[in-house]
Amino acid sequence: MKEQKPELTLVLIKPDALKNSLTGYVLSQLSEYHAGLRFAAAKIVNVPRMLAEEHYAEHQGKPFYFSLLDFIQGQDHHPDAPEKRRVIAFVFQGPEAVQKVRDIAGPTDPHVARETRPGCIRALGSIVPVKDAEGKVIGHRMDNLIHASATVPEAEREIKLWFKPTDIPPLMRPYPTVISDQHYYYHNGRIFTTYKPGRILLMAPGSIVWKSDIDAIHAIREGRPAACTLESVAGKYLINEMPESA
Ligand code: 3AN
Repeated sequence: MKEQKPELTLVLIKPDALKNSLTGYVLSQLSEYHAGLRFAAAKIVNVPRMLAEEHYAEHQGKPFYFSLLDFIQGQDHHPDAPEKRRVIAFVFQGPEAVQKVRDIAGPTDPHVARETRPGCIRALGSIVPVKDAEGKVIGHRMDNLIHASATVPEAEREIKLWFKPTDIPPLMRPYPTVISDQHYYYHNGRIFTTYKPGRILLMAPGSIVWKSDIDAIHAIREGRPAACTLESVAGKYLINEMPESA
């Protein structure tokens, strides 16, 4: 019988789960034995604004967009303790990983999750009113504990957004990689090949990088349309590089 090609999916344990000490519970639901999936990567992330914006790019323009950015950055759960603002990011690999994790996570809305899928992870989530500066309720935020990629192409976009190839063991790496041809630095929405203070090193000659990232950098430098934004290339290299507010 032909072996099924393993899929990969991104999981984020979000600030509400961390604050409520549900990390162990979530991971037990997603354990290799229970879920039939393998851990392929893990990291603890203080989420830069740019990474939050790229991650939730599809929600840009929706009324809850900015509260979603504040939420994933941990600002809502730790307004006065920036050092506690974290998410834990994982890549899981295995047959039908995307759908399996979505099933274990449950519906987006925690109320719907409790109603229709009691026992799923998001059944333990909550809905929180979002207030303006005067305390008037202007909307609601869904604190649903984990993010799980929605489709296989979304999983590829998101994994490449949060993880470098070398975060994933070589034999589990799913997407084409190449060796960087030179130094590339990022600063204020631009790419540079020489260092100056304030510029963040993305890649050095010899670095193993996602092929799609280097293709995008080359296209951007040559003024051609790129398949993804410079911010989505740079996002993962800014992780834990500087305080999120910087
Ligand atoms: P899922 O996380 O199930 O893939 P998406 O991608 O539609 O759901 O939404 C991403 C995140 O945006 C959700 N986890 C939730 O926190 C938030 N969200 C989605 N829809 C709403 C809504 N109508 N009101 C408030 N927050 C929402």
